[in-house]
Parts: sequence; C-alpha cells; structure tokens
Amino acid sequence: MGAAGEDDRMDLIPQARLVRTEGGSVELGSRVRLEAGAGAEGAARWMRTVLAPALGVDFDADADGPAVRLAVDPDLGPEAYRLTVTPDGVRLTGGDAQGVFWGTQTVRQLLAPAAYRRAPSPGAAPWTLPVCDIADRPRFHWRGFMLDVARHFMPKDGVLRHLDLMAAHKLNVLHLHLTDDQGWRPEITRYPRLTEVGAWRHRTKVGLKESPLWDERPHGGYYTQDDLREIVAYAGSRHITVVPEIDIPGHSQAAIAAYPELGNSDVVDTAALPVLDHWGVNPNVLAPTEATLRFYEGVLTELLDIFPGTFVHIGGDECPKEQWRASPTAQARIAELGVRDEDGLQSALIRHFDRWLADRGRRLIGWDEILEGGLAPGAAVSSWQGYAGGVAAAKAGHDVVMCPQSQVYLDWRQAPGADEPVPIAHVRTLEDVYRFEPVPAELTAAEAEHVIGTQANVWTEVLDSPRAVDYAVYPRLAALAEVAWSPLPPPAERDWAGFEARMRTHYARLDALGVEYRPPGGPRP
Ligand code: TNX
Repeated sequence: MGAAGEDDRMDLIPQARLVRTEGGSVELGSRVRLEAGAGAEGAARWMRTVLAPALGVDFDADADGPAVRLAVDPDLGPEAYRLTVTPDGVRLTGGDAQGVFWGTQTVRQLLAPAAYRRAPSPGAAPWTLPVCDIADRPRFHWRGFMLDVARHFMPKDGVLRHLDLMAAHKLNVLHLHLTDDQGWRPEITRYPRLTEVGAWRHRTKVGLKESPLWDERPHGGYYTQDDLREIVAYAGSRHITVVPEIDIPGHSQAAIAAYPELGNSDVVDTAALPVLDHWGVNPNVLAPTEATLRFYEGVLTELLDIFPGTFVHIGGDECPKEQWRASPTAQARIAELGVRDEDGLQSALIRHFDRWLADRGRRLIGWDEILEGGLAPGAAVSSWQGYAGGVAAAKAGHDVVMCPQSQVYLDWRQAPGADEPVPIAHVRTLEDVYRFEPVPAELTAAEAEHVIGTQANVWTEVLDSPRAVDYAVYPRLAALAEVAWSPLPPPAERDWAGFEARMRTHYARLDALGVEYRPPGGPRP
C-alpha cells in the first residue's frame, strides 16, 4: 500500500492515511444492495436517508450488482476504517460505529462532487467509484469547530447545516458558545427571563471598536430545549458531540440583564444593565456569591439533561476583576473562602463547578484563563491565548484542546486586500491554517498525549449572518479538518501545493453543498 498522496485523483479532504489505487472503476446501478453488520446500522441509515436521495439510488437489501457491505471490527481501533472498492462493490469496515461513519464520508468523496447535492442533477448517474483500498484513522479524537451563536444568533436550521458540513469533513466536536454579554441562547425553564430578556438586544454596534455607529435594529433568538435536543440527536447520528458553553463569570451581562441579582449590585446598578449592544471585554461580571453558584447549578442541571457528552465548557475567559475589588460582598467572600485574591476567587468558582460536574460524571473544560489562580483538578483547557496556556496545562497533566487565536480564529480575515468583507485586521490565510501544528515542540511525548485535539473558533461579533459565517469558515475549516485528522509532517514540510490541488475538487463539493465560501481568488465583485 502506498503513502497517501501518491494518487491524488480522489482528492480526499482530509487526506486518508494510506491509499492504494490500481485504476479501474465500479459503476453503481439505480438499486444497490446494502448490508450492515452489528454496529454499522447508523452508517447504513445515513446512506439511506442522506446519500441515497442525493444520488437517486435506492439502497435495497436484495439488489443485484455491486453491493455495499458495512461492518465493525474492533481490532481496527477507535474511529478507524478500512475501505475497499472492488468490482464486487464496497466493503467498509470500521473499528467502531464512528469509524464506519467516517468511511461513508470518504465514499461520498470518491463519487463525483454532485453527490453532495440533496437531489440528483440531470446526467449525474451513473455513479462510479474508483477501485481502491484505503486504511484510515484520525490523528486526534477531538476535531472541533466552535460556533459563537451568542453574539449573532444562528437559527437552528443553520446549526444543523453546520453539523452536516462538519460530518463531511470528519469533524466530531461542535463547541456551541451559547451565552455571552450580548445574548443568552438556551431556554432554561426554571429561569424564563434568561431567554425572555437575555436573548434580545435592541441594537448592535456596527464594527468592532472604532465605529461610532449602532444599527438601531433589534437582534436575538434562542433555542428551546426541544431545539437543543434535536441538535444533539442530529449531531449524534453524525457521531458529533455537542459541547455546550455557558460562559462564567465574565461575558455574562445578558444573564445579569435578565436577573440583576447575578451582578455586583453593591457596586453597580445592575437593574439598569441591558443585554450588551457592543463588543469587547466587559467589566459587568457575575457576583462571586453562593446565590450565583446555586443559579448556575440550576442552569447546568437542565443542560446536563440535554447534552449527554462528557465535557461541559464553563468559559472562564476575560473576567475583569475591578468590580470584585470594589465589592464588599466579593471581598467578604475572599476572606470567607481563605483565597489569596480575586484570581483565587475565580479559581474557587471554577473549582466548585469542576467538582460539581465530576460528581455527575462529567468533566469541565474552560478557556486558558482558568489556569490563573490554580487549575481545578479535573479541568481541561481550551488554549486560545497562544500555546502557552496549553503547554502549561499539558505539563501539569491536564488535557488540552489547542486553538490559539493567532492560528485558528476564523473571524480573522483570510487575505490583506481592502476588498475583504471582514473588519478584523489580522490575517490568517488558508495556507496559514494548513500549516498549523497543534502539538507544541516543547512538549515531551508523554505530555503531548494531553493534547487531545484541536478546534477552529469562529466568533461572530462582526459575522452578522449565516452567509458571513460561511465566508469566514470555509474553506479554512477544511484545512483545519486535515490538520486534525491526517498525520501531517511538520508545518514547513507540508504539501501545500498538493492540498491546493485537492481543494479544486473540494470547492466543487462545497458548491454542491451550497456553502458560500471565500473563493480562492478573493471576494467576488
Ligand atoms: C476573545 S477567545 C474572546 C471572545 C471574543 C474573541 C474575538 C475568548 C475565549 N474570548 O469573547 O469573541 O476574543 O474577538
């Protein structure tokens, strides 16, 4: 079997580990026999419900001709798959249900790009697959995409669509940034004002800092608990885990607008605080009281019932401490808990939820500021302020998801041109993302084991529509997917030209999917 890339005719994204082709192809009829062994039923269901209508092919139990046979063989290992196309058809074996599913995503890439439509275009049939043998498995088991639905709400259908796009790229963690100063998005039945009040703002600042303009238009929206359960189930059928983020104790003004007692009411008039209508690091943070802990336990209790995944993200980023320094209540709490200072207070708050989640069989993950004042024992870290936080956490034996802003913040512009429709000045090109290395060189092999994966983050202060999000996210998320899945060489040795060549086919797939990606030549006039 040759190394991946020897034959790039298949243009797989992310690239598979081992690919062998001998020429020749197999033609699928309008009815194709589909057999699924134990553990492969979910992948078969996806083929029947998503791929079959796209192809205009019926997957029956009793058709003649080349067949598709799905099976599980645990010896292959987690998320791995082996895919063999012969004149008899497709044999796809996964190490587990996930592996079979990722293999079906490769099958779709072996077909023409029109296989990514939702109905067959005229002349698309007959469908052919190249005769080949592929052995594949991911480098990381956390291959993530963080979507900020708090700053600009993404209606449910848009989230479901992003799950389809993630699955096509073999990404398996959707980190949903559900709350922030500018909006609260998940329905919490015991605290109805969180969405009645906290999900809506009257106007929004246009641009980031420099602009003096507001749009004077209301904005908002929220997900009912049934919506969230639907998102989780839809993700689950694509082997994607949804990690909910409730950002505390900073980035919480929408919650304070709904329930003013959550804020530092001994130093500011929290009853007068609206859902925030502009951007940046915000001084109006939660009061570090027992009442706040109880409130958020109530929030998390409802969310644990909806989100079955192990990890729960509690934010922890950008919490200015001025109000705590000025607040007699916060100072009394510092004395009561016997912590050193305001950082210690934040650390105590995070530790509380670390224990609270652990008692319920879950794990806490937070932004790297949760290192300040001491990391809670079971906590994992999303390293966003560069690599340093992640390095420190990994050296201390904590799991890390690498997502340094300088590398994988997809709200940054993709080219320097004045015609780029993105106000953020920092540039991060597709090639930059392709050359991103999640494991810092200074970690030993044992420490590097704690880098459980990587994710791209898309913050939506200035991405005010699903179209704007598409433009920011694609094609760069395809490069991140390859970084997360494929065993790439060190950044300088990566085959950027080969990736670009494979991307030519991949753009046709994204077109068929209706993704409004940034075209390789720059924005259309
Ligand atoms: C910092 S990254 C933030 C977000 C912003 C982002 C981009 C992180 C954990 N916090 O609140 O949206 O910068 O402006």
